[in-house]
Amino acid sequence: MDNRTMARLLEETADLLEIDGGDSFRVRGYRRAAEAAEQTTVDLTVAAAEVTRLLEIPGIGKSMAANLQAIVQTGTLPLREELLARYGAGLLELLKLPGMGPKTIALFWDAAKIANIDQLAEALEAGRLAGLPRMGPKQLDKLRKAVEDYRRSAGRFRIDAAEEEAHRIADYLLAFPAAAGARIDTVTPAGSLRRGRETVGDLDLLVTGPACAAANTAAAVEYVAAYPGIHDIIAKGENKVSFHVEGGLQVDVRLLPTASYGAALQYFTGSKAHNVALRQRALRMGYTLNEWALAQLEDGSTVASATEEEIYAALGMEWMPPELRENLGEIERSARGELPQLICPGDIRGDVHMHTTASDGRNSIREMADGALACGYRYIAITDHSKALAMTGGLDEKRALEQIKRVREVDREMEGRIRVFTGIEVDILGDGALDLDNEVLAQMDVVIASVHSRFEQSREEMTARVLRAIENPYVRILGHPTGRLLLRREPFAIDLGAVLRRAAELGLAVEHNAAPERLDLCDRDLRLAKELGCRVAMSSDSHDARNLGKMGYGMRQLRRAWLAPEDVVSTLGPDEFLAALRARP
Ligand code: DGT
Ligand code: CA
Ligand code: CA
Ligand code: ZN
Repeated sequence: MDNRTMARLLEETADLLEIDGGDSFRVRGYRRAAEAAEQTTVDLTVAAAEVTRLLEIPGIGKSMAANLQAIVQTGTLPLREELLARYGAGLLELLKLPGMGPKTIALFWDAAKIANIDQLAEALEAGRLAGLPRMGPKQLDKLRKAVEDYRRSAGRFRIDAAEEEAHRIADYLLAFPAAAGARIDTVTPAGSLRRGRETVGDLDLLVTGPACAAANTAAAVEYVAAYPGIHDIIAKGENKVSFHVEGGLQVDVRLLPTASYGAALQYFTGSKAHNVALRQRALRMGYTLNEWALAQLEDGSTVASATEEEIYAALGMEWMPPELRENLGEIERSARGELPQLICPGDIRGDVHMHTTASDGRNSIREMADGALACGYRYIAITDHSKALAMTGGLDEKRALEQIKRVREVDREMEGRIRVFTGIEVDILGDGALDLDNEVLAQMDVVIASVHSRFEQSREEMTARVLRAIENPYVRILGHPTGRLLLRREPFAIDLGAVLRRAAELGLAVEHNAAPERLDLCDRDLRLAKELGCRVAMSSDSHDARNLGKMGYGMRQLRRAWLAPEDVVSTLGPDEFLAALRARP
């Protein structure tokens, strides 16, 4: 158990107590203790062995010291358990909704016995909350929307939305009007966003610069709290502000002194599992590791704190990219000096999945070629939809042949500055047959086969369907292999292992579709593809020239899967790329 977890338990207890109508002095006591646990550089688990050491911490009195000891011994607090038993654990989830603080929850409990999100949704629908104090129609509409948003995403947000929000907040923070040199110098997203996860639960922003020096943060805290995108403020402390932005994403902004910036960056980047393993390694070496420093266990003196590199080095390890930090073997590899060679954005040479006005894209072939050239690519393939996707204007045999001609014309126009390959994203029909005749497919450079319908088929049916499709000798890439749409549609049921094994035998590549709403295959499945010897083609699936080159989120997934340049055919030059795909009959 580390300090932050203990702080969270205390904070939750304060919230529950406030909902329960507890004495405000007592509520404040828990909040102050939570803040103290979050702030202190003392390792509370170690200090809990002696009450006197806990009492030395400012903000911790006798009763909170006893509470901290109870947390260390039992993993929780008696009062927290008692209140959760009375109201149900649903209250903790309710507290996460924008607009739902302890006061509102107490109001709803008294009026309508609401103790979880389902009950809130039901009461909103039945109109039972109308007329309560501070609950006008506008406020109720906001709550309705908050419930909807929360349910749709289970409280998580797509990486692109999180990153855009992080940029907006960073722009605002970097414009901090510096008085007397008290600047904000850097704003760094940590947490799951820095690790490149496909979705994030909340945004962790680390801020440093002279404005964040200890005991000098008041002005900067007020400035953070005045960010115009804020929906509601959850908590405001000496060096931390938590808030929801419009749309519900929670943001934790931490102001940190430069001297401990590396330790904080390491800690708040996580993952939690990586940190736990790293902390155990530190303890074995006679150190403690927390968000303030790597320190000697004996006397608490700092060993390393300013940069991540120093901390990992002191632990006998190489610094490692955040995408690897999931405790999946990276700690051992790093200690042996054997971290994997990861693919980088600059390694990508081409993009072979995109749509034009011939089906549901917005730009012409020539515009896509010019756009890709501006991205520095050496080749693209034009892969419009086939006729089964009627609503996209998919191509039948006749139009597909005309499209081949037009693509070849543009390829000539480009005079070798970029190669433009012919292709199609041919639909895999319900029974695994392809949507276009082989005579047409045979004339194309890049045939991608994808499932776009009948997602509800059984695992057996879907597996047989896709296996049948990839037996077609003209298919060279299996497109978005699980069909998922992040936070909107689950992957369809399929024996992916069987499909990937067969794809590897046939020399087919599988797609990593880098569109941020897909990211398909996901990181875990990409690992499986590599293990099974199946190569990966990354593509943007652009329907708009402005999306060309947006493969950054996909790149993060490839790196999270430990892929090297040689695992990804998109790192090859144009001729080598075609030669690396399954040979056409
Ligand atoms: P998320 O927000 O669910 O997408 O995932 P993270 O990884 O951003 O998690 P978050 O925001 O709860 O915490 C940020 C980092 O702080 C996390 O990656 C590691 C660190 N951290 C949080 N809670 C704990 C904890 O209980 N123990 C340890 N060792 N580290 C923690
Ligand atoms: Ca987070
Ligand atoms: Ca967080
Ligand atoms: Zn598709």
